[in-house]
Amino acid sequence: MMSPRLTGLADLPPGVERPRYDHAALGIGILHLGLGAFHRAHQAVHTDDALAAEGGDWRILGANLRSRDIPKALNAQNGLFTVLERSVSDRARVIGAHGPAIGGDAAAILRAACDPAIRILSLTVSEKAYGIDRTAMDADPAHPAVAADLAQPQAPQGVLSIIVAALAARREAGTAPFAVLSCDNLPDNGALLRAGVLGFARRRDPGLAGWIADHVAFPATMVDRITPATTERTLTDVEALTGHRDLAAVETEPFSQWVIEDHFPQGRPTWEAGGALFVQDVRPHEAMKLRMLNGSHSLIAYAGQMLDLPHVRDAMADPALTALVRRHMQAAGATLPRGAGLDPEAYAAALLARFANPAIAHQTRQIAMDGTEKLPQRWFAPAAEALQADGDARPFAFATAIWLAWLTTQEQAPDDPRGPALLELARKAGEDDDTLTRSVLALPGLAPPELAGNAGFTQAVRRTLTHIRRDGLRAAMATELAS
Ligand code: CS2
Repeated sequence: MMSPRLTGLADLPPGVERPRYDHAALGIGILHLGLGAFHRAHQAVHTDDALAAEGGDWRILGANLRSRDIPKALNAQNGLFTVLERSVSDRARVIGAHGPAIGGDAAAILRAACDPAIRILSLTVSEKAYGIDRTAMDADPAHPAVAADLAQPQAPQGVLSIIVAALAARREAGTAPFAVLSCDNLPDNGALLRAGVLGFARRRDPGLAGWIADHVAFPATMVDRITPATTERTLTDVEALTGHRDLAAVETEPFSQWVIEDHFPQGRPTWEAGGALFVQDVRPHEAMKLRMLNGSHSLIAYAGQMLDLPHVRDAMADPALTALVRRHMQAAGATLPRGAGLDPEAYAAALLARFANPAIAHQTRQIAMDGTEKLPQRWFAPAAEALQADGDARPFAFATAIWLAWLTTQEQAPDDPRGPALLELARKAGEDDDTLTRSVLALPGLAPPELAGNAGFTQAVRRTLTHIRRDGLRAAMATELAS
């Protein structure tokens, strides 16, 4: 196929959904950091719905701190891109919510963040990019970007430093601050990012930190839409449906959910038009999502890697693994607060159907990345709470054993900021599963100390780990299901 590049809406076929508003006439109001597939399939679509419903100068200026490919593609396409919703049949929708984009130019991002038109700065930069010590609730001076930015404050490169520098400049100029909206899968993401920003600002100027504490909103959010990485297949399917080559296209599932704390002093798009839910307290919703969806995703990811199941949907075609996923969801659901209006059973049923979507090829390898960043909120926090409440922590011990068993099969450092440290621990432990279990769980900030120090939990992990290494994961799964 040699189709023209997507640059306008005029010659799109009738079946393709397009912005129901004059997108080019609306101004920019949001600076978004992290133009990955998830942002384009989620917040961009919700913003498109909001603009269609009520207009407003709320289009998004997108930016990547490092990678230039997507910004370049968006700029060549006048900000337009296609979202391919995959289910029984595929649906293509062109999104108009994005304006120009910046790639790999921190100075330009900082300039944009100082523009008074920017009233929200949102982020999907992934868990590891923040540089926040979650135990200390402070900026992490050992994080590479934070360390570099503390050494060279005049040329900020990392997330915390850019936010702090922009807020400092706005304060100086008498410009009202933007609201800072983290859309990453981190527990209590608003409070966490606030703590990181204040910690970084304090090192620079305590007066500035006090001003940020008093004047800047950090609403928390829960975000959800299963979005596999874009592949060449995504692009050719989009091309077949739209008649255009789109180098910023994404594919995703039909489901989308966004729960947001309504704290935007300078206003916000009417995101509720696209189904976003505004609540007083996001935490129960977020715990349900992180523990049930993401927690069982991580179980599927490591089990899938061990069992040669390349996609989540393959795991859902495996009855034994599906039974263990159900069990995991149930244990995770049991840790959730009561009386918060949650329905964990209905949520679990919906998740199983979403995971099984035959049209979505979500790679277990992709989800297995960055385990040390993801597992604290997905497995270890609920496991500690389950123990505390005399509940069922066994499914979490089982999942942990699979992760460790998978680690022992890795010849190179896994794709994880602590990959080299994990590999080193696995090498040192050799066949000694007890040492491996204890040393990994003792990594700072990974598991709550009361979990890492709980003999019942660590022994359960160790026993299953040995069983997997000796008899294989299939045998350990059978034992688990029989118990
Ligand atoms: C996944 C998430 O890659 C992962 O770790 O668990 O990206 C997951 O697909 C999304 O959070 C779904 O909303």
